[in-house]
Amino acid sequence: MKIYMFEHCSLCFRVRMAAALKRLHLQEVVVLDDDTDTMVGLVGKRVIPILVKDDGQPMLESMDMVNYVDSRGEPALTGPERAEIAAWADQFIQRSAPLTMPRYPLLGLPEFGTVAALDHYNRRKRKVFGDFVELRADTRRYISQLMPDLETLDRLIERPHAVNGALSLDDVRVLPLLRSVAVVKGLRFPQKVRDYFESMMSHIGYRPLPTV
Ligand SMILES: N[C@@H](CCC(=O)N[C@@H](CS)C(=O)NCC(=O)O)C(=O)O
Repeated sequence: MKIYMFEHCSLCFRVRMAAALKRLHLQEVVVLDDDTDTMVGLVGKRVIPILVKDDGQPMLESMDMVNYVDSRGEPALTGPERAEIAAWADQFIQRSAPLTMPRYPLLGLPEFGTVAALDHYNRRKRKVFGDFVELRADTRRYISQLMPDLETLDRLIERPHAVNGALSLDDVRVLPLLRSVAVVKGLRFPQKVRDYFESMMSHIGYRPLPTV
């Protein structure tokens, strides 16, 4: 199995996490941000992640990829799901974007490995999220706005090894978002969120992204 991905992409990390939980080998191919041709060549449009199965067939939806990976051998994500967690994740990805999007291009990630790739990201994402320097200058405000969501998650987490007590798709919804927002230097997770983040990342064998 081969995943075409960006290092900063939380949807990609869902799939990488699912494979890591099962100790399954997943070949990771980081695409340059401006390499739309590779994506179009594989699936006819610009989208990441793309999972190419062993039979050469590509998949386009990250949760389908997670289910596919998890269905190989003994499933790992067998625990219950809670609607509150999916709702929390849907909100959190929106609210954390002003903090995460203007930071990714500063982290030295491989998808921004050429000037053209970096400029491609900056130009496109600034149109959607606004001026990156201004967003970063408002870091304190965005962190304050995000803390209630992190406190909510703190109350929802049941165990440091699984948000609902046993590993489930909800862990795949939550952990990649925490990995993303952990790039914000100065943002302190509440205790249970921190324990969960650290124990899950260590369990799957991934280092957090750099912080800035
Ligand atoms: N439904 C898809 C959504 C994929 C998606 O929205 N990917 C975005 C975020 S990584 C994307 O392709 N972005 C390409 C871009 O940055 O232009 C999934 O969950 O896999």
